[in-house]
Formats: sequence, structure tokens, C-alpha cells
Amino acid sequence: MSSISGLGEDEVSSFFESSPPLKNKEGILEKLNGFIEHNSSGGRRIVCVTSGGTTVPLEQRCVRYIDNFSSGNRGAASTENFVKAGYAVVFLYRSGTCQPYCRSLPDDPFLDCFQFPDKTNIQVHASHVEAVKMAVMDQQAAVAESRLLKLPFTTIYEYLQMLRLIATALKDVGPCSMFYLAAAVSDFYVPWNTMTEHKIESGSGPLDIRLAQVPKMLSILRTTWAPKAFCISFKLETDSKILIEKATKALGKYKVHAVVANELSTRKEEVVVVSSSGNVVVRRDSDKPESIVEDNLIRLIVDRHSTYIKESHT
Ligand code: PAZ
Repeated sequence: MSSISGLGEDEVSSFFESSPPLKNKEGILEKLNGFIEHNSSGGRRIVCVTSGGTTVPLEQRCVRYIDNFSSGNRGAASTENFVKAGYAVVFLYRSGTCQPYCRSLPDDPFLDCFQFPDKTNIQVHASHVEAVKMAVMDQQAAVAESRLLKLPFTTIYEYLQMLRLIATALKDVGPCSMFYLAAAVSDFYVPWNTMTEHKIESGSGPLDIRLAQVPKMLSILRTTWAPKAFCISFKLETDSKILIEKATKALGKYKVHAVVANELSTRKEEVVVVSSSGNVVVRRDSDKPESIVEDNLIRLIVDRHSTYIKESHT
């Protein structure tokens, strides 16, 4: 059943009411409020970057789950660029996915980066010295200046509860706040109260699971949680023929300020920023080997955010 406003508020309420409570909610809120207070009182812009995929547990004592694809690379690279542009970043990320400042480290950094010349010393391999030095220095600087707050999630339940906490905590920051929603969020889930507690038994033939649709939280974020925030959502497709059409539809439906459209196989080379002022293709500078698409993307988004803030004050 939908509410009169058509936003599906009933579905949203029942999603949250039936979700398992967020662990350490008070601790998260305390960190979040301190971070927002520190940065907003200094006049700094604050962006919430979401990153990585959400899981959908199939059992309450979860052994099996459905996952959404995302390495977290986009969110991590974008976070670095936002910090460079002067923003404070709440990095809401899937545990175990790519982290800011660690993109140039090997996948298993501790095992690959270090060596023991003797029993009491540890050294970084010459081949990784530069990458480790930059990762440690940049990350420590961002955290020491209170410019980076990392909050991990795993399940769709944790992600949406944390997004709501962040959005409502940022409400008073108004136009100087931004949501940059690069996480790959499940469209379907098993409602907690219909989920079996224990591991699903095998051996009795094929498994039938009925997945419910995850209520669309983007409308609620825009209208209720943080209506004055600048909001960028993402659209991923594997069929390039429908990508722009889908992104344009999402722009109209959720009233976000722009939708970043990307195709799975080319997502590291180019994206299209779809907005009411037209579509802009943003590419990686292919003549510069170090260049990543997020360098140009964040420049454009920051520019658009500046215009939005100016217009909000007039
Ligand atoms: O995390 P990653 O760098 O591997 O990929 C980024 C992405 C494709 C998940 C992101 O750009 C994106 O499109 N997120 C939204 C996905 C969606 O449509 O649900």
C-alpha cells in the first residue's frame, strides 16, 4: 500500500520498524554529531560518500547472502578528491571494500608490502615505499584534521539505517551538505520478520525465496531527511542502450540534482552526468597514465555544488 503522497512512506516506515536494530547506534551518532559540528562551525562543506555494495541476508543468523557488485573504488577515489577540494567526508562504506588512499597499494597490503630484515625490525619493500608513505600520510592528515569519518556497513538494513542517521544529522547544514550516492544498493531483500532464523537446510530440492522490493529511500532523503542538501545519485547499467534513458528517468523521479550514469565495463574510463542543464560526458585523461575519471568528475560536481550554494543564498 502506498501513502497518499505517493512516496511509499508506509513501506519506508515498515522497513525500518522491522529492521534489526543498528549495533552501536549511540556511538555512531556521537562520532557523527561531533564531526558535523566541528566541520560546519568552521564553514566547511560536508559530503556523505556512499561506497560498495549492500548484502541481503537470507538467514537471521546469516550464513548465506545475496550481494551487490561494487569494489568501492569509485567511492574511495571520490573521497580523496573531495578532501583535496576542501570538503569533510562521511565515508559510508561496505566493510572490506576499497579504502581512500589505499587504491595504489596491493590487494593484500600487509603481506605484500612489508619485510623483516631481522626479528625486531619491519620494513616496507622498496617497490611499495612511495605508495605506503602517501597512503599513511594522506589518510592520517585527513583523519587528524577531522576531515574524514569512516562508517562501515554490510547489510541493506545497516546501510539504510545509517544513511537515515547521517541525512537527519546533516539536515541543519542545508545547502552546504551533499550526498554522493555511489554505493550499489540492493533493490530486493528478504524482510527480517519473514526470514528463517537458522541456516537454510539443503537436501530438500530447489530453494524458493520470495524477495520483497526495497522501498525507494531517495525520495524520502530528498523530501524529508535532508531536503536542502545537494544530491547526486548513480545509475549503473550493463546495457549501454538503456543507460541514459534510465538515468534521465531517475533524475525526474527522485528530483536529485544530477545522476551519474555509468556502464559496467567502461565505468573507469567515462561517466555521463545527467542533469536538468543537459548531459555532460566526463572522461579520464587518457594521455595521463595516473589520471582517473573521478579527478574530472569531482571537479564538475564541486563546481555544480558551488553554484547550488550561491543560488540557495539569493
Ligand atoms: O565500486 P566500483 O568502483 O567498482 O563501481 C562503482 C559503481 C559502478 C558501483 C558506481 O559508480 C555506481 O554506479 N553505483 C550505483 C549502482 C546502482 O545503480 O545501484
